[in-house]
Amino acid sequence: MKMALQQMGPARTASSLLRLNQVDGFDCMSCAWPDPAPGERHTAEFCENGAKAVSEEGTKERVGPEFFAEHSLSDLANRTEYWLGKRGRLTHPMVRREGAEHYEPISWDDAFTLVGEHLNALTSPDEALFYTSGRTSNEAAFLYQLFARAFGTNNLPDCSNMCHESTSVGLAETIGIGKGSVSLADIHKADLIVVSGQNPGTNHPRMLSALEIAKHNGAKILAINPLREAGLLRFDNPQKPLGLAGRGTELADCFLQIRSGGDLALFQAIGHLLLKAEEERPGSVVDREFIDQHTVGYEAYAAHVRDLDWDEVLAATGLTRPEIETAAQMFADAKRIVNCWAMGITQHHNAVATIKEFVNVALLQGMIGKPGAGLCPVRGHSNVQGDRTMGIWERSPDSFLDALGAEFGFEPPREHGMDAVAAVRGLRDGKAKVFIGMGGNFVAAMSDTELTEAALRSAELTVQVSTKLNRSHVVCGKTALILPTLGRTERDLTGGTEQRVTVEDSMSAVHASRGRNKPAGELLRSEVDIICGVARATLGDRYGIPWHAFAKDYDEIRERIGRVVPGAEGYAEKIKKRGGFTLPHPPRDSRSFPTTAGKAVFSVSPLAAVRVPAGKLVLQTIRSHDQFNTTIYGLDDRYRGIHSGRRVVFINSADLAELGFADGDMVDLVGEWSDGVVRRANDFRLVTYSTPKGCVAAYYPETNPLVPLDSVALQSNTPTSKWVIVRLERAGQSRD
Ligand SMILES: Nc1nc2c(c(=O)[nH]1)N[C@H]1C(S)=C(S)[C@@H](COP(=O)(O)OP(=O)(O)OC[C@H]3O[C@@H](n4cnc5c(=O)[nH]c(N)nc54)[C@H](O)[C@@H]3O)O[C@H]1N2
Ligand SMILES: Nc1nc2c(c(=O)[nH]1)N[C@H]1C(S)=C(S)[C@@H](COP(=O)(O)OP(=O)(O)OC[C@H]3O[C@@H](n4cnc5c(=O)[nH]c(N)nc54)[C@H](O)[C@@H]3O)O[C@H]1N2
Ligand SMILES: [Mo]
Repeated sequence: MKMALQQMGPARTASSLLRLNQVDGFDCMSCAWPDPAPGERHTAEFCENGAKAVSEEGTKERVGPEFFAEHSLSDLANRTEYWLGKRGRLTHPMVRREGAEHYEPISWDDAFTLVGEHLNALTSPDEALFYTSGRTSNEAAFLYQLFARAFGTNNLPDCSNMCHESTSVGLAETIGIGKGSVSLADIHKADLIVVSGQNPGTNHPRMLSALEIAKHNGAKILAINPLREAGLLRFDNPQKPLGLAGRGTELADCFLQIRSGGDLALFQAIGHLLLKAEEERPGSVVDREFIDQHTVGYEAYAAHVRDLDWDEVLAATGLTRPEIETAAQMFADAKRIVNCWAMGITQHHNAVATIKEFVNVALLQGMIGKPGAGLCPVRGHSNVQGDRTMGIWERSPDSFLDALGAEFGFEPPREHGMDAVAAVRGLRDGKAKVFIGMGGNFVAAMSDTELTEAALRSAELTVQVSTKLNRSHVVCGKTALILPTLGRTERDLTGGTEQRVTVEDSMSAVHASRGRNKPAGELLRSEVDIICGVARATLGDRYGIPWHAFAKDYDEIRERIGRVVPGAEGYAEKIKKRGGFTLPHPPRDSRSFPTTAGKAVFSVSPLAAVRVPAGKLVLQTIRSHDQFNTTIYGLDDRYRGIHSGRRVVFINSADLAELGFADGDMVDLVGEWSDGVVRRANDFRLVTYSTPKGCVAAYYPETNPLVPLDSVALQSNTPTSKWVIVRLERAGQSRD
């Protein structure tokens, strides 16, 4: 409330927060956690961090032409992300002409023409990149990918490439669909909930309410994390007065303080122990019927994990054998298990294999497609899953492209496009020349900051469709555009009537979202309107796509979504239902697995603990309690005891002693990567913290300069933001 009142004032605070996540209100933009059923919502159906996200958008501060006249690009380049974000909402379309030091105002029409001219001047459509951040609505996302493909490219990198891509790849391969298989009701009914690589107290606070209900119903919770995250260990429902993470009930029944990257080994050991328990008490642990009917590959998997190398497991996990046995016993004792995970799993080299190991254990016990059980990747951005459903994907399958082509009468390009990492390489190597960002802050969110910034600066044109100022406006192409857009909380009167949009949460539930606040400026346009403007200026009436009609009535877009997107038949009608509808998910709905084998797939992955060279540390880059990705709300991280600063490194006391440092010392972080490039992030304060020896943690995006562009998860190409090898230098020691 403090932040909301400061930024929005009392009237806007009340009107905004009371509509947040309500059936006829707007969807919270802070995370993808689902909403309770329509009749079961609280008057205040939001969390502290949702309120911060709304305040950040609802701020009274404005960034208009005077601001840009006053601040040059080189001035802005020296500002922190925190400072840039706090300047307020963008109000005018602005252009940076080639060579200019300042942005200047431009009309919408001229801006659209400028984009069209640049795109049409390219040698090939594949020289353009169409990036999406996960806040974009389904309607805008659908039109955006339609535009990119009608223009002629599949270059649709998105934030998912840096986020849950490993999940999408691992699940698609094994269960045939890259999405989680549970509903909120399953969480409530589970008797074991596993939470690995996730900090819900900060990033998905409403998940704690669901865990609390599950606990009340008798569930046990197993938390797996290098850090003792406050919300996982203690939680008091914030819907009750004075409820906060860090107090109240003990949530986790068992906490495994695992070494970074150790989860693959842990889950192989759990599989091993479950098979052993089954041998001792046949029929008690393994679901033979499920395995026989619904899976392939069991024998090879069982042979692999029976032959487990415990030394490797203990080295990889840093856990003791009794700890692992206790966890395995929790699995063996449970009848309904939900396994949840987030970035602590997906942003590692072995992420895809780890997720496949989660699937192995779930298949072993038949924990997919029954009430109270399933796989629960917890998505980040509020509509990141929906964007993918709508076709924001550089590798959309042919079936999707066929349907799109048939609906709009053109042949979409088939060659796979560039993902986020490939996009940076493409810009660096001169293969990509125009970058359009539908939301987000690509420059700051991506790895290898110095390289990424140079790549973006080399672009002929960068375009950012944004609500607030960020580094991607400052580090821009030779010509650059800022196109200011409406946020989720704001009334959208595009086409002269009140429009609403739709979103999909982490559990495939789709529903409408409608903002009611007065827009931050008179010139703001909706994302849909902006895409239609750019598309018209670029494509004219190519293929007869009715961009005008789409921008007049979003139901027209929903009609098309219903005819193109699998499982979305009758979309325009279905979303009119209170609370929306849930998209089909074959494994969840009917235990059918649309893989090539037609069944769920057990897989075998090699287990080898990655050893860190002596004197070096593994750095994981995480979020504080006071940020949303690259948007920094404030400089505290309350649950971890950090105040008034973000340049801190959490480190084990034994590492401190061994490396000759003390708590409070200032250090520079120096990256260690095989390409010999020196990557540094300077001036961090060391903070003694409970983290496994050899594993340190610091905040993102400040540490993105340390993540090498080529350091990616196998198969998913996701930057390894949770596995960066660094060494510490006394601050300033070797700087020129
Ligand atoms: N308030 C707020 N909400 C958000 C966001 C935000 O920035 N602020 N961001 C949104 C987005 S886009 C996303 S993707 C999600 C992110 O949600 P999270 O994934 O919870 O975010 P991170 O801060 O990256 O936390 C990663 C967690 O994994 C743990 N971890 C790291 N390495 C390992 C490992 O090897 N094994 C295990 N078991 N654990 C490990 C870390 O200690 C940490 O607890 O949150 C979304 N919601
Ligand atoms: N080192 C490291 N790097 C990471 C991660 C990590 O854990 N560690 N996490 C990765 C993850 S999980 C993700 S998802 C990415 C996030 O990458 P992005 O999604 O690109 O970044 P955000 O910071 O969420 O984007 C914030 C910007 O979005 C704009 N915005 C906000 N609301 C709206 C809206 O309604 N419409 C439009 N058009 N624009 C809007 C604002 O201008 C704001 O400045 O970062 C990734 N990078
Ligand atoms: Mo994310």
